Amino acid sequence: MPLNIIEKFSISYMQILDEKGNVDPELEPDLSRDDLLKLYHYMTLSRMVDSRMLNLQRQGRLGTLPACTGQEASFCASVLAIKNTDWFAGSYRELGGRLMRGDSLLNLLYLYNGFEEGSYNYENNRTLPISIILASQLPHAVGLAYGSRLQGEKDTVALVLFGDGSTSEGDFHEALNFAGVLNAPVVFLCQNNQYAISTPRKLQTKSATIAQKAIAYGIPGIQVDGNDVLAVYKSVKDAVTRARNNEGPSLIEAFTYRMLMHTTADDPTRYRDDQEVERWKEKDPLKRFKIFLTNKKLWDDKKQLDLENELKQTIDETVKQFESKNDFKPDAPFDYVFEHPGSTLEEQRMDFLENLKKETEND
Ligand SMILES: Cc1ncc(C[n+]2csc(CCOP(=O)(O)OP(=O)(O)O)c2C)c(N)n1
Repeated sequence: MPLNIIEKFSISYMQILDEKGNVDPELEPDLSRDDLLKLYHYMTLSRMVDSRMLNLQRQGRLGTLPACTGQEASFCASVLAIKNTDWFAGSYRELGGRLMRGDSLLNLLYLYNGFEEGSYNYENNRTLPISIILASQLPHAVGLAYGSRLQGEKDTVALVLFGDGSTSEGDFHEALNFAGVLNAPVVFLCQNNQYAISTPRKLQTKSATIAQKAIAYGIPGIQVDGNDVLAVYKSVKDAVTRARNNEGPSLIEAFTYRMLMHTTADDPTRYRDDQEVERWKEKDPLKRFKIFLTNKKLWDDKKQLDLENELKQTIDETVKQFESKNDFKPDAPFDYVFEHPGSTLEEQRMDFLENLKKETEND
């Protein structure tokens, strides 16, 4: 008997604003002037904070941190597409998105010096803390989205961000499967930045795209230019609309690039060549968004200078405030492992405090 084709699949790619700043008017989302300027403000803030934090780390004034430069369109435009009453879960590479959700820069600085209290978002308790355990935030997002429906919240959705490497975790597959069968109102956004530390995307999965993994779970999947604010915004907004209308979850692959190191403990020159980095510089999300705003007569050199001065002042003041605080409890991280710490943990705490005392005496 001949084989019959019983299902056919395809994956689309969306780009609206290209590298030179040209726009596809048919796909351009309807964004207000205020939203466009807000987006540019936070993307610029994110870029400047990233660079400042890296300098502080290099001077020994801040602990290990991940670099977010280059991915601003993916994490800022996606956050713009949800409401403050929605849930947001992420990993550690969505700096500007977290600032848009109301995370304070001061708190982030505390967090990167190892103080757990810095991980709390006082402005928005529907923002989950940074998740270092890869993909663990995905089942959480599904539970929150599904739970909100069970509790009668008809409009709430969850947006969850993660990297390409995280798609190899069981949690990724379990979360997509659960979300699909439960029809949970959740938007999965994979920031495919081409690397999981030193592992390139092609050694992560044999799939041609991350987006096509949606097919296996019966949900829509799309790949978008992750350096294009308009494509990221539109794809997330469309997915959010489906989720709000009880049409279930979606997977979006934002095709982007990590311009700097994985974290400050990494040296990317050991596993990728300069030419590749140079090629991606041409695709910079901020550069093309600035051309777009300038063409719309919403931006000019004077506005750029004013914004940079304003943000620099805010960052300077926050760093000063951060460095003036010296009443930290050095063993605070031990307080947050378990509600009732066991004896092993207490022993480790004592060891840590004793070593610290010795080091201080030797200084
Ligand atoms: C469950 C788990 N396994 C391993 C690690 C160690 N680890 C930290 S970051 C990372 C790579 C993550 O890559 P990806 O998901 O692509 O995100 P990116 O860092 O590129 O944003 C690994 C393996 C971890 N944090 N959690």
